[in-house]
Amino acid sequence: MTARIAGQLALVTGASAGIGEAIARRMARDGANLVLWARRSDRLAQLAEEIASTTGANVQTCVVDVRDHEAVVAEADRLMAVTGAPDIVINNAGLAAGMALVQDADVDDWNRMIDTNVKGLLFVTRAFLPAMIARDSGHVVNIGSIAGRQVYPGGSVYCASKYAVQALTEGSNLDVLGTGVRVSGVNPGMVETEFSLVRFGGDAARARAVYEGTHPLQPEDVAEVVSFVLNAPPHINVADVIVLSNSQGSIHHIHRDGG
Ligand code: NDP
Ligand code: 8X3
Repeated sequence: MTARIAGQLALVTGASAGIGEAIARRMARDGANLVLWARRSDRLAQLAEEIASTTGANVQTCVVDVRDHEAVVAEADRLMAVTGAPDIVINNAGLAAGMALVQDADVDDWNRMIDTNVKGLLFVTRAFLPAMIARDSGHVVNIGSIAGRQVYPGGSVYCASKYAVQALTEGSNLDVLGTGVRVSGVNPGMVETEFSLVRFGGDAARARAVYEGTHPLQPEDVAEVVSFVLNAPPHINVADVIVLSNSQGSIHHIHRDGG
């Protein structure tokens, strides 16, 4: 059966790794054409070539740091002058930086998280939403987290950024009410990606330990849920999804083999 999003244009932020990469691959399999944004051009180019050759999708890439408001606006305007507004925007770019207690934390880490996860998401949304509203169609999917519902020691600022994403998803939906635009939140629990490697500054052993003995979600699992959300009929908004691996009960309850 043809997916509803076949032929649509979908933009993904943070498409060079993990969940964003998997969503890009999945949307191309659903027949969408892609615009992929991230900071690492080599990864984007490699992914674009692979997706285009395996699915026949039209794939454009652009190096965009979502923290850079001017760059986001310039690239969004350039894209829209050529293609019009994307049908789909996936606000996925994000990170955790460190796991320090509030009283010990490095302020630069706070800035990276808040600038990327909150302000970056807002910059991208603000750049595309007016054209989507003018066209009376569009779908924005914000990748939040279970960390936007529950907090843990050392996670307060990352969690705060994801609580903010939750508020922005709900609030944006109110703001577009009465238009043909939908805003959905997909909120995963633990997913095995480069997330922990980034969080712990490249410490591979510490990152590996996060996933040891448990069975976390894989990025493709989240992409499957995003595909479900995107392919809902236009009169339905799957507004808010929490998706956990069966090994995770809450942010504090993770079953580990032998545990
Ligand atoms: P990865 O580290 O594997 O991927 C993160 C992606 O975000 C990369 O493509 C990275 O690309 C991009 N990115 C980071 N900063 C920027 C920036 N300033 N501008 C543009 N792109 C940026 O992590 P995940 O795939 O796990 O994370 C994706 C999203 O999912 C994040 O929002 C994260 O908070 C969320 N999430 C992750 C969970 C997990 O357990 N892994 C659970 C719940 C939510 P590049 O470095 O090339 O710019
Ligand atoms: C990432 C999930 O639990 O590592 O959003 O904070 S967690």
